[in-house]
Amino acid sequence: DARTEAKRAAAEKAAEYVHDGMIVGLGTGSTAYWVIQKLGERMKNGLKIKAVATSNQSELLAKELEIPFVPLSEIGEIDLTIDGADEVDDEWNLIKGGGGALLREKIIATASKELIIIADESKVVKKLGQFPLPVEIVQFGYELTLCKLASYGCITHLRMQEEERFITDNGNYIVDCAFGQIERASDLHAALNMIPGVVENGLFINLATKVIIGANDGSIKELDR
Ligand code: DER
Repeated sequence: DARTEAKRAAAEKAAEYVHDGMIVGLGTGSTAYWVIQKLGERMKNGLKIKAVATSNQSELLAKELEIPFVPLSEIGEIDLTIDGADEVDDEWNLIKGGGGALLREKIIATASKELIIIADESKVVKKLGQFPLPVEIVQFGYELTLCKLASYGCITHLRMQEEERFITDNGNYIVDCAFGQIERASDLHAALNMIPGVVENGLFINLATKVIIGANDGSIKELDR
């Protein structure tokens, strides 16, 4: 459908920035899916890269496409990470975590020289917050952590998956925090990460170095800051 084509167009444009010899961070989600597909295809035509994955899901997909991995212990920096987002605002601050991979995504993004964010046009917003902010928390005392999160002015919802509590690749829970409009994303980011039970939150502040938006008519826009 049009939205899938928009995601695919943005992803394939981003994949053009991958060159021989790069260490590439592979994002997570249905948009990043198309990057992994494209890189698998380009490898068949001789592209030489090494990858690190932001989730077990992406690692599995890349392995099926025979994309080689490099252990994180062997690298200092990642040349380029390409990943999706749930919301992008006009300062390129993001909400991520819809797929539950925000912790590894933020660790990899922070270790990357370049972070290209790819999204379909529905993700572009004026202000972050309509999409409930995913927050990764430890299991111990989660009820207390939920209360603390709510005290910052959000409705909290412990993410479930098939009647069970969703467990991340790191063995933690995800709380989806509905703030509505977030006025000062950077302040909120710092405040939430101060809560003892919080491992990381889905606000990605000042990390993206390029944003590529796919429109439903198949066209793409490369936003420059
Ligand atoms: O979970 C994540 O952070 C994903 O990247 C998400 O933000 C985007 O997923 P989508 O490409 O499937 O919309």
